[in-house]
Amino acid sequence: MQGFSQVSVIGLGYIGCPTAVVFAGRGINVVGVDLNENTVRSINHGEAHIVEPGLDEIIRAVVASGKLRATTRPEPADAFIVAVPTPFLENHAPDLSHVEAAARSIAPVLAKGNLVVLESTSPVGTTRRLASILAQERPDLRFPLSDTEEVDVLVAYCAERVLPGKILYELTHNDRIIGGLTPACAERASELYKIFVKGACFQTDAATAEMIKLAENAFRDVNIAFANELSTVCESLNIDVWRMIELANLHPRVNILQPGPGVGGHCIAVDPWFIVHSLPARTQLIANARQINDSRPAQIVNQVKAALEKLPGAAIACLGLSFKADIDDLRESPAVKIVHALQQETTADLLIAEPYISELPRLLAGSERARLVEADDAVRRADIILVLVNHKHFYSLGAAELAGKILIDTRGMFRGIFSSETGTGQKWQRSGSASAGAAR
Ligand code: SAJ
Repeated sequence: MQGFSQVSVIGLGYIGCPTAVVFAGRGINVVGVDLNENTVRSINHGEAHIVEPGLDEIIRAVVASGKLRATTRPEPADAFIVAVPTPFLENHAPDLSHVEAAARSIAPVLAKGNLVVLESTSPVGTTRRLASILAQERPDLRFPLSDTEEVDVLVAYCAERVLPGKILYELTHNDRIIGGLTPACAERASELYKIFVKGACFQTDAATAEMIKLAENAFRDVNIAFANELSTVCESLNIDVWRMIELANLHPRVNILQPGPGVGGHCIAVDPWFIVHSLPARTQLIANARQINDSRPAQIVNQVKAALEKLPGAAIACLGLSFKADIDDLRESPAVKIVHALQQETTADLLIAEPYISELPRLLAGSERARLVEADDAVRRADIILVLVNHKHFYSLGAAELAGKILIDTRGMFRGIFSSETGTGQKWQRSGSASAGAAR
């Protein structure tokens, strides 16, 4: 079987861009395709349009060596990797319009012997749907839509599994699950990924591979919902949920995740709905978990309102806006939702600290009551400290800065500071909440 001399990546976002870059880093000629001209321009200048550790340096190198080039229109290649967004619609139905548009855009340049791989997280059956669209658009080519046919273009599914913040490491080191529409499709796609993947490449059918990706993220969502539910229970029972989880996890077969202000990002808060939407009557657990996690921001807002009743007119320091620690990504961030609700539903001054951004997102900008400030400044000037993201930057804050303030710590970041158990600080008096404590 021939090698791959040119690979095309369709969609240069958080996954497509690093994937294009690592292929190019292995000496493959890569053409990245994106509808967004700014993205294309920025990549062709050797600059990353997303913040991800290490990405800038590699883009600069592979663009300078001529191995990576970006364009807005697909060109012929040996393999096409489709990494476009798959959001959901208002009723939680998957929106596959970007996958369908990508299929139509590559169809004219497809040739006999090509491989097409779908990487976007997708409902079961989407790889087959993509192949059907290609078949409609190119009746002159044979696609793997039945077991027996000889085929001209091979089609497979292979989801990314990388964690934002560690994308380059995980892209090469994580195992990959490769699902072919036929075994030959899976085999050919494995050959492609083995160019840069140091982990193992496991082959299966496309539907199983699609389901695996959804199951992985639903697993995490359900487990985070469990932690969040425990947090609500502990709050009512006046138990420190963080300490409880820490001690429970000493059991050799228990590994409870961390409660928080909700689940953000564009994956875990979205993908479980693809399973629920396909079989609503059989997915109560997954649907409930989604609802539990989605209800967290409103619970936190209520905790803040209760604190404001004790301290009318207090300013609130909101620490963090991103959807998780040490990244700049604000998409679907529960922190943004909480700060926005506080802006709408209270009259408090909001001193927002987010070290990864230089201006407030549009949703929060334009109000005199919401300002982006340094974390230590926010904490000094506020009486209520709302910890929304456990960024490393905030660890320099300690008992001295927080003393005398009402602390609502949704990440358990400062637990222990005022706890008598540490023996180091002043006793933390709970104010009827496991995650909200008053250090006064
Ligand atoms: N979170 C908690 N408690 C926890 C862990 C996470 O509240 O104990 C929250 C985070 O704060 C964040 C959200 O969940 O708001 C999601 O963060 P995450 O770190 O769990 O996951 P993502 O969205 O950054 O990446 C996930 C990963 N999937 C799994 O771990 C199963 C990643 O491997 C996937 O590649 C990625 O989704 C994706 O693209 O699908």
